[in-house]
Amino acid sequence: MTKCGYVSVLGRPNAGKSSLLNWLVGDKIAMVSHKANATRKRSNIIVMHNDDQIVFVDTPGLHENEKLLNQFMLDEALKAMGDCDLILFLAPVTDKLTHYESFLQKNKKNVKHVLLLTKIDNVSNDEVLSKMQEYEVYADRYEAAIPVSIKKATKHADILDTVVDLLPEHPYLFDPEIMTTEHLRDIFKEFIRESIFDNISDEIPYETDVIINKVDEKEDIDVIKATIVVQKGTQKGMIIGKGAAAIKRIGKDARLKIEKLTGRKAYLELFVSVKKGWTKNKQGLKELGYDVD
Ligand SMILES: Nc1nc2c(ncn2[C@@H]2O[C@H](COP(=O)(O)OP(=O)(O)O)[C@@H](O)[C@H]2O)c(=O)[nH]1
Ligand SMILES: [Mg+2]
Repeated sequence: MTKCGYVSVLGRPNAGKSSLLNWLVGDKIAMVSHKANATRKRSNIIVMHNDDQIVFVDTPGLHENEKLLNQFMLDEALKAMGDCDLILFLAPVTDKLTHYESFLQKNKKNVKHVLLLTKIDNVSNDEVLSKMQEYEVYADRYEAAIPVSIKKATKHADILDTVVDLLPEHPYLFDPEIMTTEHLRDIFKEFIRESIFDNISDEIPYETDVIINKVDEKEDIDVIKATIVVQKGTQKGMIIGKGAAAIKRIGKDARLKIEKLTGRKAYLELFVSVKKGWTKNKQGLKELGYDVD
């Protein structure tokens, strides 16, 4: 019998959740940003380990922020928390224990979890050890604590062996050939959003979303049309930039990521439209796929 189950990846915004999953699957699927709160929805990333299947669920961060869109994002993370076989809780090694302690409180169903101390390449070995000791107060709560860095010294097996041990015996939930249950167009959308986070400063990326209007798979090229939605007229100007320089950069960055994933040529055409105050009311959010109750 194989092992298989859902593993929700949780932690504060910017803890390294999406990066870890891209690294584990060996391909870039999830969007990553140095800015917090980039991931908005749950997405499944499937990793085969020997003959077992792990369905990781990437989530938005656990945070306390009053904005409506952030409420949607927190809700996504909390749903993932209650509804899985195992949790990976990621805490950057330099963090105080407060995020972890608040997670313990939120984990009402007491779902088993593994603690990962992330970004250990940022500190010395001594600092890693002393942080591990601090967490030992909670040793009866976690199944294992593993220091990790996707930049150096960690092997996939260090994490995957531990995860698989804790999963139930179960037939595969998905075709072992696939890496994600996301539709390609949703991944394209995330790549464009990531390029906006990379190229546009301040609050604008947080008030921006992307709609994929059309993906036309021609024989030798994918033709993609997408609309960047902002919430104010002034933001439209910022996205386009002087002589359309900004939107050209966004388009080029996103196109390269798309081509890398699909292995095919892509032509990406971007439009910008203003949807006044869409992040500030439930209707606007709903129209973009973020249902807030
Ligand atoms: N130094 C270092 N940086 C990392 C590591 N993992 C992720 N990061 C960086 O942390 C930032 C946030 O990563 P992301 O995966 O988007 O975090 P998320 O919000 O938890 O999904 C990005 O700038 C990553 O490049 C790591 O192991 N070492
Ligand atoms: Mg993320």
